[in-house]
Amino acid sequence: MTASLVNLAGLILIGLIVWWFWLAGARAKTVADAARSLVITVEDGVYTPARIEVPLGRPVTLRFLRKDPSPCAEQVIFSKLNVRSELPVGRPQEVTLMPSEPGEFEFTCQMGMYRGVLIVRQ
Ligand SMILES: [Cu+2]
Repeated sequence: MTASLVNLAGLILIGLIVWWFWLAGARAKTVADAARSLVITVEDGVYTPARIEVPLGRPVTLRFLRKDPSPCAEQVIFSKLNVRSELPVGRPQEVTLMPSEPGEFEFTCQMGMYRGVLIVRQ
């Protein structure tokens, strides 16, 4: 009886530790992702990263590095934010956005083949 109680307490403790570190890890990852997302590579039909989370209320500067020379990749369009930018090949192009409300803002190439999403959180 006592032994099984000790085991149970041990399991709960392990659960708490896992939960704590998992949550702490998830929080750290969001911050790291926000910093990393400053450069978005445009290559092989995908934006990398294709999902960027930012806090509301701050201007967001994304730097698109287009490696794909095909005309498909030559523009990036944030249609809900009315922002469109030409992307030169091999040279980072800065796109600054100032989302005024939280939500998901899709960005695509002019044909909608490249796809990404900017998530603005309250
Ligand atoms: Cu395209």
